[in-house]
Amino acid sequence: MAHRWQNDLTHRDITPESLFWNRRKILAGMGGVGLGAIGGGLAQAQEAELDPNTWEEVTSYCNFYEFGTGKTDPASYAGQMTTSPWEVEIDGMVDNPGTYGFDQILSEMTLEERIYRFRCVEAWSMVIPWQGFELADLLNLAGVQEGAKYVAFETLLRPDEMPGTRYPVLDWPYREGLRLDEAMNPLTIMATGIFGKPLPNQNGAPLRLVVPWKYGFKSIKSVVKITLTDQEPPTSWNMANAREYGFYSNVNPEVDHPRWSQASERRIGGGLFSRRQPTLMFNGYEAEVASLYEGLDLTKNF
Ligand SMILES: Nc1nc2c(c(=O)[nH]1)N[C@H]1C(S)=C(S)[C@@H](COP(=O)(O)O)O[C@H]1N2
Ligand SMILES: [Mo]
Repeated sequence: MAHRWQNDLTHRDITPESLFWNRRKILAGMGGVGLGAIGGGLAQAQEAELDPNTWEEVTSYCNFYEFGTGKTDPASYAGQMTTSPWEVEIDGMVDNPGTYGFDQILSEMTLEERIYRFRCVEAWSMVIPWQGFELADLLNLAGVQEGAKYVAFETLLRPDEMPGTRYPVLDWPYREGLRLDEAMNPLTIMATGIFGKPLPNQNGAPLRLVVPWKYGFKSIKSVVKITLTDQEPPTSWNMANAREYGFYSNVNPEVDHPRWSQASERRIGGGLFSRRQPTLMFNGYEAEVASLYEGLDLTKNF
C-alpha cells in the first residue's frame, strides 16, 4: 500500500549504538550555558522523541499478562506458546467470514516498516521499528459490510501454554476493540515483526495490533479473532476497571489517569541517561488522527 502519511521517524533513527552515544555526548555538551541552554533544551526535547530502543529493551521489558504480570515474565514464559500453525477467525459483519491461516494472510498482504512511538498507559515509552501491514488491507480482504461500526479483537487463550491465564487477573481471553474508522486509519497496522525479524512470542507473535496514538494496552497481542460489529465491543481493561481505562484510551497528556499523571513519560533505556519527557497529544500523531475525534469531549471519552 502506498504511504498516505508522513513519518517523522525514519530508519536513520534506529541509530547504531556508537552514533547514539555520540549524539548523547553532543547534547550533554549543549546544556547549561545562557541562551545555548534554551537551544539545547529544545534539541533535547526533540532527541527524546527520536531516541531508538534496542532489541534487548523491546523484547525483555514487556506486558503480556497471559504469561504473568511482571515485565520480564513474557520473555521468560511466552516461549511455550505454539504460534505455528496459526489461524485468525474473521467473522461478524463481513462478506467473507472464515478462518484465515497466518501464511495465507501474509501471502495477500504487503509488509512494510513503520517506526512508531509506543506509549504505555503506565507512563513509560519506547520507539519501535515494526514490520507489518495496514489493518485496513486485511479488513478489505474480509469485505466489511455496510452498517459495521466497530472491530473487536481477541487474543489466543490456551491455559496450558499461558500460565497467567490460570489466574483471574483479567476476564480472559484478552479483548480489545476499535471504532471502524480508527481501524481503517492508515496508521493502524497488524505487526508481524520487529527490527526486521519475526515477532518474538513475548511481543505478540505471530500477529498483533499496533495503534500508535493509543495507550499500549489497545495494541492487542497474538490475535486469533477479529469481529466486525455494530456495537461497541467489551474490552479487557475497561471491563476490569472502567473508571481508569476507557474504550478510546487515546494518549493524552491533559487527561490524567486517576492514580498518576499522563503529562510525561519515562523513555525505557538509556541507563544513566534515563529521563522523563513530555507526553505528546495523540502520542505525536495529532495531525493524522485528531480529525477522528472532532466534537468529542476527550475528557469524558478517555
Ligand atoms: N493479549 C495481550 N495483549 C497485550 C497485553 C496483554 O497483557 N495481553 N498488554 C498490552 C500492554 S499494557 C502493552 S503496553 C503492550 C506491550 O507491548 P510490548 O510488550 O510488545 O511492548 O501490549 C499490549 N497488548
Ligand atoms: Mo501498557
